[in-house]
Amino acid sequence: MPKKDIAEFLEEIGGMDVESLVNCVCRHHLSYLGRDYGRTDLFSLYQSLAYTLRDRLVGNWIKTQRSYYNQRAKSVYYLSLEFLTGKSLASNTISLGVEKEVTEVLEKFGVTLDEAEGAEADAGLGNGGLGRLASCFLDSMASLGIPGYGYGIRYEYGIFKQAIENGEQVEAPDDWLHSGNPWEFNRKGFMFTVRLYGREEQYTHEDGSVRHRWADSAKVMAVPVDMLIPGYRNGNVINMRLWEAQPARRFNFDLFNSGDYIRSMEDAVRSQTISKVLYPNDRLSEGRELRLVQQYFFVSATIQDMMRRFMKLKLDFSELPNRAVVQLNETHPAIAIPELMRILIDEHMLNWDVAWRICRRTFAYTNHTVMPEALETWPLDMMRKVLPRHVSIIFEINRRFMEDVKSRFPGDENRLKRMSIVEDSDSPQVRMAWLAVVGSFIVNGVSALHGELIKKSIFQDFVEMYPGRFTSVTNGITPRRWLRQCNQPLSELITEKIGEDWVTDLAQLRKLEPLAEDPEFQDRWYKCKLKEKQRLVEYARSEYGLYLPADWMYDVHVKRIHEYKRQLLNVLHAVTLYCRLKKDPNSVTVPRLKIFAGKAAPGYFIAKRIIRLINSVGAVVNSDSAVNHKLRIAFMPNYRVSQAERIIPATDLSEQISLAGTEASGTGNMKFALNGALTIGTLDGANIEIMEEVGREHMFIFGMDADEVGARRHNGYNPSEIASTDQELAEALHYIGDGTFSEGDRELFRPILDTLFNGGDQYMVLADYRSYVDAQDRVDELWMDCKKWLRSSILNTAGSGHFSSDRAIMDYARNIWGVRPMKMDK
Ligand code: 26W
Repeated sequence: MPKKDIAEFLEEIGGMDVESLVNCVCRHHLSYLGRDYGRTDLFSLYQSLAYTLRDRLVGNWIKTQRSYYNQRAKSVYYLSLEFLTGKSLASNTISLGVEKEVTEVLEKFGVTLDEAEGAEADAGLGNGGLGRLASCFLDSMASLGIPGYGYGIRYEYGIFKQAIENGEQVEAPDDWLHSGNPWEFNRKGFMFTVRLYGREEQYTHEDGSVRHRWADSAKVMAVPVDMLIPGYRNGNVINMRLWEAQPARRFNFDLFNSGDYIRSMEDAVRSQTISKVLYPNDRLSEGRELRLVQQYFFVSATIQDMMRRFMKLKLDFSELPNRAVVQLNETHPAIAIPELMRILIDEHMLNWDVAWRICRRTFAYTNHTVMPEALETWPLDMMRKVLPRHVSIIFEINRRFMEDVKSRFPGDENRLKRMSIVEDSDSPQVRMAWLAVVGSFIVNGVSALHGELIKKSIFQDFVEMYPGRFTSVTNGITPRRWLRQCNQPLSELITEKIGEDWVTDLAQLRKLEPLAEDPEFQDRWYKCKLKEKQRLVEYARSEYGLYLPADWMYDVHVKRIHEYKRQLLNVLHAVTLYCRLKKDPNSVTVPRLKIFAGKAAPGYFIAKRIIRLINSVGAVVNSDSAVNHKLRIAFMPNYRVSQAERIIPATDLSEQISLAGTEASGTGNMKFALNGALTIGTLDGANIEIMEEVGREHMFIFGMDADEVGARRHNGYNPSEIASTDQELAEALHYIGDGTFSEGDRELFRPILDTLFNGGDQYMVLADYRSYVDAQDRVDELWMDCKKWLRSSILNTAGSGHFSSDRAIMDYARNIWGVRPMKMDK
């Protein structure tokens, strides 16, 4: 070992000044890329700049890890099957505090930071809200100094790429690793073996006790690949460890020796498929074996990694919950509960009661949806085949749990049936949410409303059993990416007025309140918005060949396409405006650009047809000169984190129009408000809390609330009746059905109309139509009063402090994890 300290090595790597950075970029060109830096292209420049910055993260990363160990800090294990990181170049540049320097370095090569980041692929290892939340949380943990790790899967293919052909979604693979990922460290030396299949076996231990073990299992290797996540200018760097599946080294050695080389290679390929691709469903539980294998694969490797660190401390097992807390992001990693039981009982020979107490104090579970179709269940037979030992542990957990329920509620057979972890039916299922509730010390919802709703609906029985176990933590978003980085003009204006502390203490945005009515400030606010619109115009033109008007109202609806999110309601408004304009070109006062973006799950027929409808209405509206002076529609293909960063700062009106009681929280809603958009929305998810912070008069709230939705359902809801009593609605529906937007084809959109009239309009689009259109009319009215609009816009930003993921993480740290921000060792 050299006697040198890390600091000395880092000094050799170089400093943060422009000259050192340039030298480092050139050196990476030579020694990593094997290229002449005098003749570089955009991609290799991006790569060597990324390596240059990674060099400057790794020292702090090692220091952070050492501090965790030296201080014996209790650490958070954030387990998530999804992380939607997006791009890292700009974000890491800002966190390192070298924006000016990097801009200058790039200037020397004739490139802007925006252009350099254009060469980076989005890390799209998630579907939507749940995955992006996980990434915002890692940013906040790093920025606050909360000791912790993110754990997930390094999918070779992330969320599919969406193209629009003939108005329809077409999926293509997302080959994001095609040219390599300069941010990651592959740590082959620290891999673990993961077992699958086989059978459970009983044996007599040397102490005479009857024990169980897992026999004849297949093996696959889990290789850790680390992405460094820096905190904002605080010298902390935390780790996101993503597991990659590789064939076990001696995989099928027998076949290999017997000369069946090709078959042994086939098995190797099969093990690599485990980390091949992200499942693109954001709701429907598919029940596919490969998905269960993915879940167990990453959970097993993660728990082994956690136990490796814990064993180094040489403490009693009962100390585990004081050193580690595992946060389960949804039930996707819930198999961790029986896995820890298995390790403690089968491998460390603890008895059941002791092991269970440890488990129960280690896990916490976050629920992200009330919708029953998203509740994960696994066919018992399948689970028994893949994880035979875990199934028998789950049965024992359930047997004991059922005893408890029986003694609490004697004679209540129905309750036992409802609460059983193993659903007893012709094709028995394992209910993962029940397992997660029983095996955790706390369960949280993701907004105040959602936290209450889950107590009254899916978890009601469990609340009666364990009243203290349920709580909520309202989601948040990182102000670094979602304002500081994505909206330069607004960030600079805010910093000029209130200083730069808002970046790590978002509540300070309240200081903008007194400026809301200042005409000079309003004018500058307006100019910032305009700049961001111009930037979006340029982006839409160069990326998608879309020509957007720069000075119109931008009315934006971007998120996954789903019936409950009611993009259809927005389309009905568009068609209503179309009808009004056709009758009288002066009937609409405000020129409005409706922007849509979002992916539909590839197997979700109606969602895909809704995309087709948006594009079809757009095609007619945009080319009709009787209409297109006041209304245009743009569908931006392939919605993703980096696209959101362009759209959100340019938005005037944020559409958050889910049926009340269906959107657990929403986080897009927070990003828009933070960037000064006004929300048109229902009383759903975190919209309610945004309203409490920002003030109802600065939003456009409409429609039924969750209670009214329940009552309406209860009393019998009749969509046809509504359609027949509202003339504008009837007209809009008529045009969708009569071929106006489908070149005379009356069949194309019939399935959509069928969901309303024959499917019972599950998401009550028609019930909220009138109040939505009226709210949109109020939007136009306020828009005409520029000063009032700007005042509300400023107050939206000023009121968004509560929605920082720093606040959310501090809530988790204090109320759930029992951890504190850590001072780093020198
Ligand atoms: C089993 C398939 C599956 C996959 C993903 C089921 C359910 C999911 C997620 C729970 C869907 C999701 O992303 N939920 C969203 O989570 C966000 C973060 O908490 C919330 O803001 C959104 O309201 C919620 O829909």
